[in-house]
Amino acid sequence: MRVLAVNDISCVGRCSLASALPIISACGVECNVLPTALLSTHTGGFEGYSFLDLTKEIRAILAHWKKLGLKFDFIYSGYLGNIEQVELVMGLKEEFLATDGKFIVDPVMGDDGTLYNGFSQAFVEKMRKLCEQADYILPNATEACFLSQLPYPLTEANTDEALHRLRALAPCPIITGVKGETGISVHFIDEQGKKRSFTHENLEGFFCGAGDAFASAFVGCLANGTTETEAVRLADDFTAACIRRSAKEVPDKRFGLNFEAEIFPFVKKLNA
Ligand code: PXL
Repeated sequence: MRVLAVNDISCVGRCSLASALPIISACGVECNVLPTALLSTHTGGFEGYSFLDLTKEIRAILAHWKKLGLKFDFIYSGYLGNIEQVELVMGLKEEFLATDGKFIVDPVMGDDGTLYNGFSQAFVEKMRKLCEQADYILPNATEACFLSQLPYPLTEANTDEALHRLRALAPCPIITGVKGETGISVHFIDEQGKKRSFTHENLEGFFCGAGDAFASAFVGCLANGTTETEAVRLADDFTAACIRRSAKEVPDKRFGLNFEAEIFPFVKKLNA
Protein backbone atom coordinates (compact mmCIF):
# COMPACT_ATOMS: atom_id res chain seq x y z
CA MET A 1 0.00 0.00 0.00
CA ARG A 2 1.19 3.46 -0.83
CA VAL A 3 0.24 6.40 1.39
CA LEU A 4 0.75 10.07 0.57
CA ALA A 5 1.06 12.28 3.66
CA VAL A 6 0.48 15.98 2.97
CA ASN A 7 1.75 17.96 5.93
CA ASP A 8 4.41 20.45 7.04
CA ILE A 9 7.90 19.75 8.27
CA SER A 10 8.28 21.29 11.71
CA CYS A 11 11.99 20.71 12.37
CA VAL A 12 11.47 20.58 16.14
CA GLY A 13 8.35 19.63 18.11
CA ARG A 14 7.46 16.08 16.97
CA CYS A 15 4.43 16.74 14.83
CA SER A 16 3.30 16.72 11.18
CA LEU A 17 5.61 14.78 8.84
CA ALA A 18 8.11 14.15 11.63
CA SER A 19 5.48 11.91 13.23
CA ALA A 20 3.59 10.74 10.11
CA LEU A 21 6.69 9.19 8.53
CA PRO A 22 7.87 7.01 11.41
CA ILE A 23 4.37 6.01 12.55
CA ILE A 24 2.98 5.11 9.11
CA SER A 25 6.20 3.33 8.11
CA ALA A 26 6.07 1.31 11.33
CA CYS A 27 2.64 0.06 10.24
CA GLY A 28 4.40 -1.62 7.33
CA VAL A 29 3.21 0.65 4.55
CA GLU A 30 5.07 2.98 2.21
CA CYS A 31 4.75 6.63 3.20
CA ASN A 32 5.41 9.24 0.50
CA VAL A 33 5.33 12.92 1.45
CA LEU A 34 4.15 16.25 0.09
CA PRO A 35 5.61 18.94 2.40
CA THR A 36 3.46 22.08 2.69
CA ALA A 37 5.83 24.30 4.67
CA LEU A 38 9.16 24.18 6.45
CA LEU A 39 9.17 25.61 9.97
CA SER A 40 11.96 25.82 12.53
CA THR A 41 9.41 24.62 15.12
CA HIS A 42 5.63 24.19 15.14
CA THR A 43 3.62 27.30 15.93
CA GLY A 44 2.24 26.09 19.27
CA GLY A 45 4.12 28.03 21.94
CA PHE A 46 7.53 28.76 20.41
CA GLU A 47 8.30 32.44 19.76
CA GLY A 48 9.95 33.66 16.54
CA TYR A 49 9.70 30.50 14.45
CA SER A 50 10.76 30.59 10.78
CA PHE A 51 8.19 29.63 8.12
CA LEU A 52 8.97 28.78 4.50
CA ASP A 53 5.81 28.43 2.42
CA LEU A 54 6.23 25.60 -0.11
CA THR A 55 3.16 26.30 -2.28
CA LYS A 56 5.29 26.97 -5.39
CA GLU A 57 7.27 23.78 -4.84
CA ILE A 58 4.06 21.77 -4.39
CA ARG A 59 3.03 22.83 -7.90
CA ALA A 60 6.39 21.64 -9.31
CA ILE A 61 6.20 18.34 -7.41
CA LEU A 62 2.66 17.65 -8.60
CA ALA A 63 3.59 18.47 -12.21
CA HIS A 64 6.38 15.87 -12.04
CA TRP A 65 4.18 13.24 -10.39
CA LYS A 66 1.53 13.80 -13.06
CA LYS A 67 4.11 12.96 -15.75
CA LEU A 68 5.08 9.83 -13.81
CA GLY A 69 1.41 8.82 -13.58
CA LEU A 70 1.69 8.23 -9.83
CA LYS A 71 -1.32 7.02 -7.86
CA PHE A 72 -1.68 6.61 -4.10
CA ASP A 73 -3.93 4.16 -2.23
CA PHE A 74 -4.40 6.59 0.65
CA ILE A 75 -4.03 10.35 0.68
CA TYR A 76 -3.84 11.87 4.15
CA SER A 77 -3.76 15.65 4.49
CA GLY A 78 -2.89 17.54 7.68
CA TYR A 79 -1.49 21.04 8.26
CA LEU A 80 -2.00 23.27 5.22
CA GLY A 81 -0.33 26.68 5.31
CA ASN A 82 -2.83 28.79 3.37
CA ILE A 83 -6.06 28.75 1.36
CA GLU A 84 -4.20 28.19 -1.91
CA GLN A 85 -2.77 24.97 -0.52
CA VAL A 86 -6.24 23.77 0.47
CA GLU A 87 -7.28 24.35 -3.15
CA LEU A 88 -4.26 22.36 -4.40
CA VAL A 89 -5.11 19.48 -2.06
CA MET A 90 -8.70 19.57 -3.36
CA GLY A 91 -7.27 18.63 -6.76
CA LEU A 92 -5.28 15.64 -5.44
CA LYS A 93 -8.17 13.22 -5.21
CA GLU A 94 -9.06 13.30 -8.87
CA GLU A 95 -5.49 13.29 -10.15
CA PHE A 96 -3.59 11.05 -7.74
CA LEU A 97 -5.95 8.83 -5.71
CA ALA A 98 -6.09 5.23 -6.95
CA THR A 99 -9.47 3.74 -7.85
CA ASP A 100 -11.01 2.59 -4.53
CA GLY A 101 -8.37 4.67 -2.72
CA LYS A 102 -9.30 6.54 0.45
CA PHE A 103 -8.94 10.23 1.22
CA ILE A 104 -8.40 11.17 4.87
CA VAL A 105 -8.54 14.82 5.93
CA ASP A 106 -7.30 15.98 9.31
CA PRO A 107 -8.59 19.58 9.23
CA VAL A 108 -5.70 20.99 11.31
CA MET A 109 -6.81 24.51 12.33
CA GLY A 110 -6.91 24.92 16.07
CA ASP A 111 -7.18 23.62 19.61
CA ASP A 112 -8.56 24.67 22.99
CA GLY A 113 -11.41 26.58 21.36
CA THR A 114 -9.26 28.85 19.19
CA LEU A 115 -7.64 28.79 15.75
CA TYR A 116 -3.85 28.39 15.47
CA ASN A 117 -1.70 31.38 14.48
CA GLY A 118 -2.26 32.39 10.88
CA PHE A 119 -5.72 30.82 10.36
CA SER A 120 -8.92 32.74 9.64
CA GLN A 121 -12.65 32.16 9.21
CA ALA A 122 -12.08 32.14 5.43
CA PHE A 123 -9.65 29.24 5.91
CA VAL A 124 -12.31 27.37 7.93
CA GLU A 125 -14.80 27.80 5.06
CA LYS A 126 -12.26 26.43 2.57
CA MET A 127 -11.38 23.54 4.86
CA ARG A 128 -15.08 22.66 5.04
CA LYS A 129 -15.03 22.31 1.24
CA LEU A 130 -11.99 20.03 1.41
CA CYS A 131 -13.75 17.89 4.04
CA GLU A 132 -16.60 17.38 1.55
CA GLN A 133 -14.21 15.36 -0.62
CA ALA A 134 -13.00 13.12 2.17
CA ASP A 135 -13.92 9.56 3.13
CA TYR A 136 -12.75 10.16 6.71
CA ILE A 137 -12.35 13.46 8.56
CA LEU A 138 -10.49 13.65 11.88
CA PRO A 139 -11.24 16.99 13.58
CA ASN A 140 -10.42 17.53 17.25
CA ALA A 141 -13.21 19.00 19.40
CA THR A 142 -12.23 22.58 18.52
CA GLU A 143 -12.07 21.93 14.78
CA ALA A 144 -15.37 20.02 14.96
CA CYS A 145 -17.01 23.13 16.47
CA PHE A 146 -15.60 25.42 13.78
CA LEU A 147 -16.66 23.04 10.99
CA SER A 148 -20.13 22.33 12.38
CA GLN A 149 -20.79 25.87 13.66
CA LEU A 150 -21.52 24.66 17.17
CA PRO A 151 -20.26 26.50 20.28
CA TYR A 152 -17.08 25.29 22.00
CA PRO A 153 -16.65 23.26 24.15
CA LEU A 154 -18.39 20.22 22.76
CA THR A 155 -20.49 18.55 25.43
CA GLU A 156 -21.78 15.00 25.54
CA ALA A 157 -25.16 16.56 24.69
CA ASN A 158 -24.16 18.28 21.45
CA THR A 159 -21.59 15.74 20.23
CA ASP A 160 -24.34 13.83 18.43
CA GLU A 161 -25.40 17.02 16.69
CA ALA A 162 -21.75 17.70 15.72
CA LEU A 163 -21.41 14.19 14.28
CA HIS A 164 -24.68 14.64 12.41
CA ARG A 165 -23.54 17.97 10.91
CA LEU A 166 -20.09 16.62 10.03
CA ARG A 167 -21.65 13.61 8.38
CA ALA A 168 -23.22 16.02 5.92
CA LEU A 169 -19.60 16.77 4.89
CA ALA A 170 -18.00 13.32 4.95
CA PRO A 171 -19.38 9.79 5.54
CA CYS A 172 -17.07 8.91 8.44
CA PRO A 173 -16.37 11.81 10.83
CA ILE A 174 -14.11 11.03 13.80
CA ILE A 175 -13.99 13.68 16.57
CA THR A 176 -11.03 13.37 18.92
CA GLY A 177 -10.42 14.83 22.39
CA VAL A 178 -14.01 15.33 23.55
CA LYS A 179 -13.96 15.94 27.31
CA GLY A 180 -16.78 14.37 29.28
CA GLU A 181 -17.58 13.37 32.86
CA THR A 182 -16.05 9.91 32.62
CA GLY A 183 -12.96 10.89 30.65
CA ILE A 184 -11.77 11.96 27.25
CA SER A 185 -13.38 10.35 24.22
CA VAL A 186 -13.20 9.87 20.52
CA HIS A 187 -16.67 9.85 18.95
CA PHE A 188 -17.16 8.61 15.41
CA ILE A 189 -19.49 7.15 12.83
CA ASP A 190 -18.40 3.80 11.54
CA GLU A 191 -18.59 2.43 8.02
CA GLN A 192 -22.09 1.04 8.73
CA GLY A 193 -23.31 4.48 9.78
CA LYS A 194 -23.41 3.58 13.49
CA LYS A 195 -22.31 6.01 16.22
CA ARG A 196 -19.45 4.70 18.34
CA SER A 197 -16.96 5.99 20.88
CA PHE A 198 -13.95 5.01 22.95
CA THR A 199 -13.10 6.68 26.25
CA HIS A 200 -9.90 7.03 28.25
CA GLU A 201 -9.31 8.50 31.69
CA ASN A 202 -8.76 12.26 31.62
CA LEU A 203 -5.12 12.61 30.66
CA GLU A 204 -3.18 15.59 31.93
CA GLY A 205 -1.46 18.03 29.64
CA PHE A 206 -1.91 19.38 26.17
CA PHE A 207 0.71 18.20 23.70
CA CYS A 208 1.10 19.74 20.28
CA GLY A 209 1.21 16.88 17.80
CA ALA A 210 -1.14 14.53 19.66
CA GLY A 211 -3.66 14.88 16.84
CA ASP A 212 -0.95 14.10 14.29
CA ALA A 213 0.06 10.95 16.20
CA PHE A 214 -3.58 9.84 16.27
CA ALA A 215 -4.16 10.60 12.56
CA SER A 216 -0.91 8.92 11.48
CA ALA A 217 -1.67 5.78 13.48
CA PHE A 218 -5.23 5.74 12.11
CA VAL A 219 -4.01 6.02 8.51
CA GLY A 220 -1.24 3.45 9.09
CA CYS A 221 -3.75 0.93 10.48
CA LEU A 222 -6.30 1.48 7.68
CA ALA A 223 -3.55 1.09 5.07
CA ASN A 224 -2.46 -2.06 6.85
CA GLY A 225 -5.96 -3.45 6.28
CA THR A 226 -7.88 -2.95 9.54
CA THR A 227 -11.50 -1.77 9.69
CA GLU A 228 -12.19 1.86 10.55
CA THR A 229 -13.32 0.91 14.07
CA GLU A 230 -10.18 -1.12 14.73
CA ALA A 231 -8.04 1.72 13.36
CA VAL A 232 -9.74 4.24 15.68
CA ARG A 233 -9.32 1.90 18.67
CA LEU A 234 -5.64 1.24 18.01
CA ALA A 235 -4.87 4.90 17.24
CA ASP A 236 -6.73 6.05 20.35
CA ASP A 237 -4.91 3.55 22.61
CA PHE A 238 -1.57 4.55 21.05
CA THR A 239 -2.20 8.29 21.52
CA ALA A 240 -3.38 7.80 25.11
CA ALA A 241 -0.27 5.71 25.88
CA CYS A 242 1.95 8.45 24.37
CA ILE A 243 0.26 11.18 26.43
CA ARG A 244 0.38 9.11 29.65
CA ARG A 245 4.10 8.50 29.18
CA SER A 246 4.92 12.03 28.06
CA ALA A 247 3.07 13.66 30.97
CA LYS A 248 5.78 12.05 33.16
CA GLU A 249 8.78 12.17 30.83
CA VAL A 250 8.55 15.40 28.81
CA PRO A 251 8.98 18.45 31.07
CA ASP A 252 8.39 21.04 28.29
CA LYS A 253 5.24 20.02 26.43
CA ARG A 254 6.11 22.14 23.41
CA PHE A 255 8.65 19.48 22.45
CA GLY A 256 5.82 17.05 21.80
CA LEU A 257 4.89 13.51 22.59
CA ASN A 258 7.40 10.81 23.34
CA PHE A 259 5.71 8.65 20.72
CA GLU A 260 8.90 6.79 19.82
CA ALA A 261 8.72 4.65 22.95
CA GLU A 262 5.13 3.61 22.20
CA ILE A 263 5.54 2.68 18.52
CA PHE A 264 6.68 -0.88 19.20
CA PRO A 265 3.79 -1.83 21.56
CA PHE A 266 1.34 -0.21 19.11
CA VAL A 267 2.67 -2.14 16.11
CA LYS A 268 2.61 -5.35 18.15
CA LYS A 269 -1.12 -4.86 18.79
CA LEU A 270 -1.71 -4.02 15.12
CA ASN A 271 -0.04 -7.24 14.05
CA ALA A 272 -1.55 -9.41 16.80
O1 PXL B 1 0.12 19.39 15.27
C1 PXL B 1 -0.54 20.37 14.61
C2 PXL B 1 0.39 21.35 13.96
C3 PXL B 1 1.00 20.99 12.77
N1 PXL B 1 1.86 21.82 12.14
C4 PXL B 1 2.15 23.02 12.66
C5 PXL B 1 1.58 23.42 13.85
C6 PXL B 1 0.68 22.58 14.52
C7 PXL B 1 0.07 22.97 15.77
O2 PXL B 1 0.33 23.98 16.34
O3 PXL B 1 1.90 24.61 14.35
C8 PXL B 1 3.11 23.90 11.95
